Amino acid sequence: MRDVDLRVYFIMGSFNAPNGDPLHVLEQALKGGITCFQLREKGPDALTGDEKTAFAKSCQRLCKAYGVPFIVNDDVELAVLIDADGVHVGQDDLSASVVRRNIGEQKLLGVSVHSVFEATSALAAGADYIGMGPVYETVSKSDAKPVAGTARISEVAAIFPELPIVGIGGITASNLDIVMNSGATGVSIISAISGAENPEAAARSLLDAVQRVKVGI
Ligand code: TZP
Ligand code: MG
Repeated sequence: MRDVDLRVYFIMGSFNAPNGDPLHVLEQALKGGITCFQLREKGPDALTGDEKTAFAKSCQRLCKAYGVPFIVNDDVELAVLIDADGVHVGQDDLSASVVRRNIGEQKLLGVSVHSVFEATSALAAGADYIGMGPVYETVSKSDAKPVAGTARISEVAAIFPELPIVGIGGITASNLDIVMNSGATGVSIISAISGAENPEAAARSLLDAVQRVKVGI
């Protein structure tokens, strides 16, 4: 399993920046201390083709400057083309084992799962981490599954203690302790950073909150 710091895993598409320029939001988030970034460019407002590639490269350049892994959601071709650090797929995308074959052994592979069964398959396919949710109500994914709470995270964490888990969906600095204490390694966040007045401060307070749980204060 490839090692990756998932404590504050920021996810964003070009359309997820209601208060301004998405690249500015990303740079602010990087300054605030996000530890991983995923470009999730999908849905009706998503960039496509050359525009998507150019935006991805700009995000990648920023992530490199801050030494933060740059992961592409779904688009294996783009990830390989621009040599991203990894790919994240869900259950309705290309199967995780096919993705692993296409990206090779060096890149990170993340898989969204909702059960012990799916976690087992993800692990067998060569996943480096799994995403689980939605933990809470989310406004950022129109086709999100019903709110799952943290029970499944605890279950998977108990069975696969070495498999990093990120919780996702409605997570904020005020409710992430429950997610972390259920066995998550980190938290995936869209709106609590991208929709914040001050994304840098938001990222910093998320990292502080994660750290407080990790050291038990
Ligand atoms: N998958 C499950 S919930 C979600 C995704 C991509 C959206 C999370 O966004 P937010 O704004 O942090 O709830
Ligand atoms: Mg997907």
